[in-house]
Amino acid sequence: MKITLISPPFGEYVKKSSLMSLARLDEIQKSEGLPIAPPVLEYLAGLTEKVAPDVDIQLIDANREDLDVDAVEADLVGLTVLTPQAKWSYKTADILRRRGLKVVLGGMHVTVLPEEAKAHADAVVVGEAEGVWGDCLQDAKRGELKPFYHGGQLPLVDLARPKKGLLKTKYHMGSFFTARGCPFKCKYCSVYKFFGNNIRHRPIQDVVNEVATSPYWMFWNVDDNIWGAGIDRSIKLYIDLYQELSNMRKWWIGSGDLVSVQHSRGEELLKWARKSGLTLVMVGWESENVDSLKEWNALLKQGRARKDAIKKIKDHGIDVMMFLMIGGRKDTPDDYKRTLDICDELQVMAHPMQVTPFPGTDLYDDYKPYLIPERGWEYYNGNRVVFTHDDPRMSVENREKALFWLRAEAFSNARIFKRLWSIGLKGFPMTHVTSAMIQIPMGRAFREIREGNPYV
Ligand code: B12
Repeated sequence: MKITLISPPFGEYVKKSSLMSLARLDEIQKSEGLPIAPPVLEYLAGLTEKVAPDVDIQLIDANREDLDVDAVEADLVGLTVLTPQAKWSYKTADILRRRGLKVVLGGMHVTVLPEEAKAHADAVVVGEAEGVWGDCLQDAKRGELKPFYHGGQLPLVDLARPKKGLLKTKYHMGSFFTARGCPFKCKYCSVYKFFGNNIRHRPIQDVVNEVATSPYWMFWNVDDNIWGAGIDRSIKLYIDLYQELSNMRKWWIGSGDLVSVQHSRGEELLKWARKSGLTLVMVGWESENVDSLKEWNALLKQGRARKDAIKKIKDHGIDVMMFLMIGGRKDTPDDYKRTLDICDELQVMAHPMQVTPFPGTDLYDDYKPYLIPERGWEYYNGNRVVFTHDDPRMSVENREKALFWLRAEAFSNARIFKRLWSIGLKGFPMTHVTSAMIQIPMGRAFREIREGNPYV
């Protein structure tokens, strides 16, 4: 049996967009490409090999390769679906099925809305794949696919290794994950709903072996929170990574909370994180507006001294990118400038996204009355506005324009240069190298988007 697994493009796909710049955003993403090999594709390929070794696997990253839907030949085609990719995935699945191919859909979006997805697929994998992918492949082979396969939340032991060498384009970065689940309950986040509030850890030795034997030298740890899953375990993981990798020159980046850094073992955590190769942490600062942080139930993961936490991280030679959400119903026009000010004060990169109530989250229920009905899932990509705001100064157009302004300002050449200069010697040279690799293309893209934007 032959299967093809597809990761859909992250492009805009809003055909009638009045914002020319958004079409450009799509082009920029395609031409420069994401540096990371799609984690889910390589992982599902590894899982397939483990549960059905006789199956032929083809992987397509439609973010990098032009997909000719009419040329796909397989007994089963699988697509992985995040919310902004739902429209493209459903359209592609419809074409494939009209050609007589069998299609299975999986991922966050279809797990929340399995009935919606089933209208475009022969089967839907709801939740995690490990417990059901073998059955699904067996059923497909016999021509007896079931409509739904419900994957449970199994312990993360004896997992498949991501399978390398099947993707057609080159990537700078590989990925690994060490745990699933998150202890926090931020209202906008899909993760604790999907993976649960209880954290499941992979055995440390499995993670270390996987990273050590991977051909990549730069990794994205795709855990939702690299150290929020328990400080003692995180320190142990970093020590083991350090001992195994110190001669290998392997480096990694990931997302982490700020409260863990304020723990009594915080300094130790950072010391070993850096020694193990961590060069950049993406922290969920989320907002400068306390009303919004309260509305989103996002205060707990910040801790009492979040500015100090950022300074501590930087002092250890680890660079910081603040992830922010802006344009929420409690946000004000002043919040855009305040966001820029805090980045300048702390000398960190900022990655602001439009507040987006993803289906299945508590925020989706709260914002339901305000959603803009004509804005479908393709708008749920963190760039576009999908709900109304009571303040006329926070119109849809103004919030989209303000986000582009903020991103371009935050990545001006002067700011990038100053930030690179502010990284301590402890981080030399890899933190500087990683930071420049990230900041320079981001800055170029954001400034170019602003120039092409008729509203700015
Ligand atoms: C890495 C990552 C990215 C990378 C992706 C890199 C790549 N090339 O693929 C990048 C940076 C590009 C990215 C971008 C975005 N991301 Co992102 N990302 C993640 C992250 C951290 C890890 C995902 C991952 O790869 N996990 C590892 C793989 C192995 O696991 P998995 O995907 O969960 O898959 C399992 C199951 O879902 C299932 N499965 C999944 N697909 C399929 C398909 C089939 C056929 C089958 C059988 C099974 C199956 O099987 C797997 C094993 O059990 C998650 C957070 C998280 N902890 O999950 C957020 C997350 C997926 N991202 C999210 C979002 C919102 C985005 C953005 C919209 C940006 C934003 N924050 O606003 C953009 C999308 C841009 C766009 N326009 O489409 C949300 C998704 C919400 C939703 N409802 O869709 C998440 C959950 C973050 C969150 N906290 O809410 N992201």
